[in-house]
This record gives sequence, structure tokens and C-alpha cells, in this order.
Amino acid sequence: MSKPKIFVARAIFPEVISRLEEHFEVQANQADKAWTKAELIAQLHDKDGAFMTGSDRIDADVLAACPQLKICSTMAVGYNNLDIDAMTAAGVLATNAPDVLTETTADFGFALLMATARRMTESEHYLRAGKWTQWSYDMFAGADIHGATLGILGMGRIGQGIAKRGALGFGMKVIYHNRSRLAPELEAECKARYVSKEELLKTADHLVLVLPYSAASHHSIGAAELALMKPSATLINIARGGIVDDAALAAALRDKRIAAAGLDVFEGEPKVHPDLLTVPNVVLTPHIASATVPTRLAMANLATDNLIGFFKDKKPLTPINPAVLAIK
Ligand code: 8YV
Repeated sequence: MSKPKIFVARAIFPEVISRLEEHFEVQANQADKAWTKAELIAQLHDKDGAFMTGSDRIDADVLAACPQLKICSTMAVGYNNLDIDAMTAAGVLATNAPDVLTETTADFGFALLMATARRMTESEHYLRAGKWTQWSYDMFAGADIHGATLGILGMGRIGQGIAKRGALGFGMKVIYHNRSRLAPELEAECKARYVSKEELLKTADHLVLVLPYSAASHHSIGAAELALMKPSATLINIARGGIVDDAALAAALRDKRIAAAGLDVFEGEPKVHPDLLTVPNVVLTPHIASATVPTRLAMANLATDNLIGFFKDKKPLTPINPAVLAIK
């Protein structure tokens, strides 16, 4: 029997390609070309499955042009790049890569929070520019982390990881808002108190965004929400571009309506709103929250396991739309 045909959308660890090749006829993209929709369709139209990343978009047009496609396995926990309704309607399974990146991403959220509150990149740029000539009492004085109030918007696995780091490691008071409230034992584990979104915005010294992107969460933080925050507050976005109105944020940072922001994700990335590049009180990183070698390997291996499990006996580990499995 011939092996199923798999398209790997982006460059990935060579050992992952080798693993895929044990099970599939693989068309890889080790040159790491980013595809236009037409190019993606040209690659995918005769494939049974796709190994995707968070950057590749699957929509109704792609699905209509690729009738052989049975599964798209993404090595990301977030899957707003996949039109799940269209995939379900077309009978195409979607799988993602949860859990394996939780702790690494929570580490990064905390690192970005600390770098932002303590003005680390701003002060480094100053030093590198040769501007450091003497000590002064308020040079790059920032905000404390320990003992401060940590607000978390979106309290899934990564949000809970950040809450624990704040409460247990830094003695922070943790408040959160989420679509649904955590079970009491989870709240106790995270030492987190549920509050309304308004109270979260008004009370947090540091606000970390960890909610999934959807039409409902688009611009969850815009001018009105930024106006509720403390002028001394920091805002951290490690979730998705589009959750924050980047133009409104740049204006708030410029006018010091909030103290600082740390952003790993951007509306329309890899493009970054030009105004964010001109304000000093923002730490900018290129969507690297899950980027450690062991975690990226674990994400890629989980995406591979999902493909293997699906084609072997219709048992992927982490399906997003399992209803498709029942139909087939
Ligand atoms: C990834 C992410 O870097 O998992 C996610 O949702 O945003 C990131 O960890 C990227 O999307 C991997 O494909």
C-alpha cells in the first residue's frame, strides 16, 4: 500500500522530517518559503495531510481546491489560522499542539513582564548608544514585580502557569478574568481571585493577556480599556495579534497613559505597527514565547504524532474538531 502524502508547510527539525518519512511520502519545505494562498494550494492539492505552523492559513478556498486533504496538524496551541467550521464542513480534521508548550510560554510571559517593568531593553539601548555617563537616582526606575497585583486576562493552561509563577515565586496578588471561572481547587492552586474585566483593568499593576484570538476577542484591549488602566501599569501580550488595538496602544504608550508594554505578538505580524517602533517604553519580541529547542521539538513531535495516529487508526492525540472522526 502506498504511503499517505504529507505536505510540511514550513522548515522544521531534520529529525522530524525523518520521522515523518518513516510513515509518509513527504514533501518538505526546508528552504522555509512562506506561501501565498495560490502557492499553498499548488503544494497541497494532491496531498492527504498537512503539517502546519501557526503562520499558514487554511480557509474554505484552500479546502475547496484540495479535495484529497483529510487532516491539518498544526504545531501550535493557537489555531485561529485554521477555519475550523469550514474544515468540519469539508470533513477535514484539525489537530493542534497543546500542553507541551505551557511552561515554556509561561516562563517567557514572565520574562517579558520583568523586562518591561524593569525597562531592560530601553536601558540596554541607552547603554549601547554610549549615553551612560553617570549614575542617577531615577535612571530607568521602573515598577516592582514582587508584591504587585498581577492581572491575567484568559486563564487557560498558560495563564495558570503565569499565575503560579507570580503568586508562588514573587508573592504577587493574582486576579484574573476569563470567559468561565476556574474550579475552586484550581483557583486555590493558582492563588488567583476571579474579578470582572473592568476590575481587572482598573486594579492590575501588570496585566498579562493569554486569551485565544477569535472574532469575539478582537481588540479586547483598545483605547477604552487602556483608559481604565493605571498610568503606572504594564501590559503584556503573548497571546495573539489583534487582541490588542496596536494603534491605540502605541498612542497610550506615547502619551504615558500606561507606563509600558511588552509585546510578542502583533496585528498583521510579521509587520509591526510603525508607531510601536517609535515609542521607547515598549519591549518588542518576534513571536518567540514558545521558542526553546526542547519545546519546539516537542510541539513538532506532537504534530507528527497526530498525523501518525490519524492515518494509522483514526486516533490523533489532540483533535480540535473530533466530530469529523465520527463521520469518517
Ligand atoms: C508558535 C504559538 O510559535 O502555539 C502557538 O499558538 O503562537 C506559538 O507557540 C507558532 O504558532 C508555532 O507554529
